Amino acid sequence: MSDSVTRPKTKPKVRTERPKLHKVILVNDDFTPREFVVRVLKAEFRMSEDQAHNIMITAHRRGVCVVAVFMRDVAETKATRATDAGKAAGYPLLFTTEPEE
Ligand code: TYC
Repeated sequence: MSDSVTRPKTKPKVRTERPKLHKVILVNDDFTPREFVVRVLKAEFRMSEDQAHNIMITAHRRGVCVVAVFMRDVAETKATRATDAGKAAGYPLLFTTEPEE
């Protein structure tokens, strides 16, 4: 009987690329009170009052603002939780996510 060795057909590749980070983006609207946006940013993204105010006012003036970057699942969870906090209070506050280039 001949000894046979089963080898993988392809050489295992070492993955050197890092998984992409994903941006959480705050979208402006005409209804959510500024203080409420600041409160959600502080609670969900652990920001100071100043940091949260700067992000809120940038979204208010420009339409959108990048809040922070995370691994994809963390970004999606935070965006959903923050959007749901607005929904629960009756506001159309929206956070989206987008992969970084
Ligand atoms: N534009 C809102 C207002 O004037 C405030 C606001 C800012 C809402 C940023 C959403 O992402 C937002 N009350």
